[in-house]
Amino acid sequence: MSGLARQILPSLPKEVRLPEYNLETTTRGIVHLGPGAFHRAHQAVYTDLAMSAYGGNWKIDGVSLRSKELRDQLETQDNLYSLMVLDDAPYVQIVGAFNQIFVLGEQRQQVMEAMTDPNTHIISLTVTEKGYCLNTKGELDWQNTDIKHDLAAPDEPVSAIGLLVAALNIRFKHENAQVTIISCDNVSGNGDKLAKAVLTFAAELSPRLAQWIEEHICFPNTMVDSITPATNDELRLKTQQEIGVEDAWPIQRESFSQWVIENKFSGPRPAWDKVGVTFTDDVHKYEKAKLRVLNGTHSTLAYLGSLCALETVYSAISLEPIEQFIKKLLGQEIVPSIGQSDSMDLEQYAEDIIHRYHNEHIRHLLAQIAWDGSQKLPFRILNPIRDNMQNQRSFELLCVPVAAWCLFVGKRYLAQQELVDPLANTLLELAEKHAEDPLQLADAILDLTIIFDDLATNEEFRRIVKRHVSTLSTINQQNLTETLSRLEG
Ligand code: CS2
Repeated sequence: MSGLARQILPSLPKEVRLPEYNLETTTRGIVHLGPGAFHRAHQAVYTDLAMSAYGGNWKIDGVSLRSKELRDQLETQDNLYSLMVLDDAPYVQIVGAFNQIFVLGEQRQQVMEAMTDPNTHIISLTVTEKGYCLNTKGELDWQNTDIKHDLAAPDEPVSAIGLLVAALNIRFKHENAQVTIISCDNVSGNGDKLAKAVLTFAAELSPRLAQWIEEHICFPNTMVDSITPATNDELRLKTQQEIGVEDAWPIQRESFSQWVIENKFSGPRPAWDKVGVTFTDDVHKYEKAKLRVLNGTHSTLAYLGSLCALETVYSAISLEPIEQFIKKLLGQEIVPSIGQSDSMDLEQYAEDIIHRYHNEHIRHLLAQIAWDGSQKLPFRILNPIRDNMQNQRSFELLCVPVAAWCLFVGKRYLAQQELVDPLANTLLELAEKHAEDPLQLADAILDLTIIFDDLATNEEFRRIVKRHVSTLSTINQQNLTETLSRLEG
């Protein structure tokens, strides 16, 4: 069977949506670091739609910081891929927005050329929380191995921060400032934190470079949202049935998609505003609501669900006691932690998100969401806990995902299953030491100030988490109702 390629697009079934711009003559205007599934399901799709409707040379050069697989697969299909939108009215869209994909370690020179080309006006990133190399204060972590490496070899950077600074240094020398750097990760204040990390690193190399960046380059904050389960063979097969040819790396997501960008740019941009992207001066309220309501409950479902041997968000939320618990968590602690919002109906927002979890067409693995707990929990759960503490509001239920995560770490160790987390070695060492005692393991994990910062020494927080650890240590699908009701103290 033939594979996806430009020349076969006209012969695809007529229901398949196609790019409506000239794929051959359109050139690159964006470089994206970390072209994973989320980027390909979200920002690349908005860009594709903007080019179809309004033209412009906004194709994307993706830069993979490590893996070669995506480049090698997409190369064979003219960098095209299918997006399968899964809902009651599913459809397939072929995305043509990628110009090419580079692998940093092998194509460093091309990467630099693309990032410093005067026609590149956007450099965007989805490098996950850990890719920002920040400490618990949200500042650049000089102890990070990649940052240490990049400081010693600034022309051969391996981190996104080092790479951005190297590219901006060349742009500085050519007075070429028409570029906006857009973070699209689930990090609160993502643009501000990225700007600060870049400026801190640049200042270490050259104060003049840092000053130039500060004066000329914008780093807008953003909120990004669309549920995007990882690609699997089932999706490959389904895509092939829909389009009639093979696609080595299709992407799937729900139909809901939202992108809110702070309205500050240091150069031109695609007509994103005309294809559903919201531009605003206050992203903060959107981003805070999304990180807490969606990502916070996602992580809660991931750890609670994994303890009960559930596999997907859908299967977890379909169990009445779990849904009731999530609703209580939202209503009593998460929504109040966000504070007043004049322009957002937060109760409705929370209800809509629960509705999205009930999408039976999406098999979103809890194991995928459970990755990188040490990086995700601070933004999703620990910050709301701090806010509630400060305002004398309850934070009992917010301690449940923390307790469930501690038990999850122990469970992964005992089952000899991989723990995907940049702190995996540290966590697994603790799990080995306290293999027989979940309370001692929780105590040892809570001591990790690189995750818990001030909360590590907060007695009340520790006491509640440990109480939940005891309660949850025997949770299973049969005793859910009784166990979850005991969590409320
Ligand atoms: C999820 C997110 O994997 C995770 O941690 O919570 O990827 C989530 O699906 C997206 O942020 C939805 O926009």
